[in-house]
Amino acid sequence: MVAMNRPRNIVILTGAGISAESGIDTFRGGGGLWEQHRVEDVATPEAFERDPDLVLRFYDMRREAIQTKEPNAAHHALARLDREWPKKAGGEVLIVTQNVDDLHERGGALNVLHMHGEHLNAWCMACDERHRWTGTLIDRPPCPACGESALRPDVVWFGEVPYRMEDIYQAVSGADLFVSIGTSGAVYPAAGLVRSARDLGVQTLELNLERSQGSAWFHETRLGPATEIVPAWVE
Ligand code: BJW
Repeated sequence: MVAMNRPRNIVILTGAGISAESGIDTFRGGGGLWEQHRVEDVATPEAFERDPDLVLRFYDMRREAIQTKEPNAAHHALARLDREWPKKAGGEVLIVTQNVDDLHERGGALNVLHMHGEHLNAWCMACDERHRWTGTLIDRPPCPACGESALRPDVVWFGEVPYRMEDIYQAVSGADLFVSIGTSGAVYPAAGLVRSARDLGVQTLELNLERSQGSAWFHETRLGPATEIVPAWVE
């Protein structure tokens, strides 16, 4: 029932809200991660330089936690759309996620772009290699490629440039529909994508528990928990 002027190509931006019902904390709002930890202490390059132990412990804890969580009905619905849309509509789906968890992939989605990186990757600051990483980083393990103890979480902190922005802007410019799911619209450049889409004449739809900061930019907003409104939109 994807509707909205029979789109062919769809770009879907997801945020922490889509994983909330899988038991992964969101960032903002009551009980969110930024209520328990100051952004400046754990999510900037300066924080990592100042107190690497604190930052590594914060990410080790979250990396361990996500491995105990499961994809929910919203992840599964998007995965179905991603797999079936090319046959159904002759178009493409790209899921651009701000999330660093792997629940889209474990739900079966194929076309996923992690603009803020991935918890399950470690990035070597010495040789620039990335490695799949399910264990801890606090004990400073050596990089499997160069042997230096210079691994950091492969996530995008404030002040760093999100990944693959050119690919994202290109996908938005080729889209007929831009859908934003479970994000507060507080963090740029992700929050600005709806305006880019609007400027290009792309239809825009917001699916969220409550209106996001950029809600006024969307052609349409549907409110509710992701596990209900995402499958309802996809079916
Ligand atoms: C549900 C639900 C349910 C709950 N069902 N929904 C322009 C203006 C002002 C400032 C800037 C600007 N441009 C850049 C900046 C600076 C900065 C920034 O945006 N600051 C703002 C705080 C103002 N941005 C940056 O520094 C970025 N880099 C950058 O801009 O480089 C220059 C550049 C510019 C242009 C092009 C290219 C480059 C980097 C940002 C990196 C963000 N990193 C983090 C941490 C990642 C690692 C980690 O996980 O620790 O990414 S911060 C955090 O916020 C995380 C998230 O991906 C991101 C977004 O959060 P999200 O997903 O929206 O979560 P919440 O919690 O905010 O919202 C959850 C939503 O779900 C809510 O709406 C709920 O209602 C809803 N919900 N339950 C449905 N069941």
